[in-house]
Amino acid sequence: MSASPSRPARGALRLAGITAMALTCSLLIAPAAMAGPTPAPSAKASDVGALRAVAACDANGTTSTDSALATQLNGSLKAKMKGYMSAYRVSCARMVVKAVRDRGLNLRAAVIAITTTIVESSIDNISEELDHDSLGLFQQRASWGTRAERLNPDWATNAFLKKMQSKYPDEKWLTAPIGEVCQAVQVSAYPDRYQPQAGDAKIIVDAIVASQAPPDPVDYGVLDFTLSDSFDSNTNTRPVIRYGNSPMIPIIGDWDGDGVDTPSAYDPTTATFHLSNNPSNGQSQYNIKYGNRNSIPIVGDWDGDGKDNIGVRMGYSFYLRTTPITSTTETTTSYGYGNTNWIPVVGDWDGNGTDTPSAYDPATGIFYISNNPASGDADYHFKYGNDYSTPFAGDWDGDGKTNIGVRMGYTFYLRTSPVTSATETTRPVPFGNTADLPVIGDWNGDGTDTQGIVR
Ligand SMILES: [Ca+2]
Ligand SMILES: [Ca+2]
Ligand SMILES: [Ca+2]
Ligand SMILES: [Ca+2]
Repeated sequence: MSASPSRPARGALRLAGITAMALTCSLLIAPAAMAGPTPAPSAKASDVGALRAVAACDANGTTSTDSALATQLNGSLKAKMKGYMSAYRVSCARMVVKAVRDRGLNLRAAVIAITTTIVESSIDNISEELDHDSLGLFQQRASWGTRAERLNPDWATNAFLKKMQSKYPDEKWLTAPIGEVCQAVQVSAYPDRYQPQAGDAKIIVDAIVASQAPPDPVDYGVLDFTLSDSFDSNTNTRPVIRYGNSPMIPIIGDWDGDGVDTPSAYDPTTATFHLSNNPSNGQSQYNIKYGNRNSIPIVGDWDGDGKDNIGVRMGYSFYLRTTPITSTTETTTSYGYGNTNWIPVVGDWDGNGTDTPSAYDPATGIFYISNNPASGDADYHFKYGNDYSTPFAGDWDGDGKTNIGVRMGYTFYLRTSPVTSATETTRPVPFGNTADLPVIGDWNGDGTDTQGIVR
């Protein structure tokens, strides 16, 4: 089966069917009422077109970006909120996303929370009691908090998330069906209403995140590589290796071909690889400038000599440095593969001794695996993990063929079935904390890759 990961032509952005946008935000009536059906006199909180009193979500009001996103979303949403987004409702969703990020949670939590607000309030911060004594975006009852608290989107979102985390300990909300998580928190009389809105909630979250500057990178200080040779232990089996420092990106490779992978680092500010066969002494042996500032580093054995080489991804292209890392001569092979935002994964998928770059599409969660990526075609493609996963690759069973996996929260999910198989078998390996960076390598040279984290 062959999929083409070549860049698809982007469809023309479909503009919203709404012509009259109420950009002035009088907060005492529903700002989205202009396009909806005639408001019912006895509105329920869940009625998307109903008039009701609402409170501001962002104390600073709505922005021009909120307005533009509302237009964009009215063209792209598919369910309840299609045609009903307004700058005000985007501002409310924006505050929910902010609360999730400030809490340090995976964006799946934002999708869960927005799904809930779509169903409960049509993303209106409802300030009148329409259903019992419920108030706000999440229609929280009086038992949840004061009126002021429930009408504060930051407080209300955190109250929602706190209950979600208590109902789904050990980050189980990352893998449970979204509608099920919403219902567990809300205990609604209509448990089936949530899941059909989850797709639109993701579209809303993605649009808001894409409109914002990326969050400041985490400052890890000196990079502490905490590595394990075992899938079973949730503690490192070897001494922590301190090598490089933020904002360097940890990379892993077998530079000398002895079968043992060693931590190294790439400095995106100078586009320089700092490689070492003995990183525990903190000294780099090879410093190679390659690529441009903010390139994404990749590592693989491009020529099958048993020693890893380096490369970078820039835009939708891979650039492979085909000369050995011991050489200052620079030769490059390059080709396009997939889209700009795809995340590279590298492996010897067919076990012929040569690594090939492939990629993971974070928008869909699909891996596009290729033994011949220069052709632009994928040999295998399949979805693995949930949205907002971090992809990685490794040989989990030591058969010489690379498998894939994803990290969600603090758990490594190893796809133990071969990439040639559509059957999905998984081994979950909890290791480290959510904020840690995952790394994969054969630390002891036994032919099997295992997990590690950098903090
Ligand atoms: Ca080595
Ligand atoms: Ca090589
Ligand atoms: Ca190969
Ligand atoms: Ca190993």
